[in-house]
Amino acid sequence: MDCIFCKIIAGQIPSKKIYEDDLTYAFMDIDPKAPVHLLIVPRKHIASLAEADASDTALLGHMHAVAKKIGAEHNLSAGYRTVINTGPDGGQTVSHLHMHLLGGRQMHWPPG
Ligand code: D5M
Repeated sequence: MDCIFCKIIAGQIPSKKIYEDDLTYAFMDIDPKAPVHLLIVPRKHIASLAEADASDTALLGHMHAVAKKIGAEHNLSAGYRTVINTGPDGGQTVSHLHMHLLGGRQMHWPPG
């Protein structure tokens, strides 16, 4: 499968690793939109949130737990934002489910 995030997880493409465990791999976004901008990616290839099924419920919860852990460990006590872009209208450009974690500046609403 020609998936850039699968290749990053496999170590075939370099990344700045922030965290990893049995289920997830987190690394710095190559095009940061905030002082802290990283991606939390499930090791399992799921094309998007829309492709996740009931068996992925615990994994989706775990991704949020990882976000909380990273937020606590990266001096983001003032807060942060998590984002999952889904499909073309959602602005998803990489077809492997991922959660953005952005922090280190004031976020605004609504997003673009
Ligand atoms: O977000 C996809 C994100 O993936 C986007 O913010 C750039 C990032 N990206 C793409 N390639 C790389 C590599 N090689 N390293 C790190 N980050 C990368 P989306 O929500 O799909 O628009």
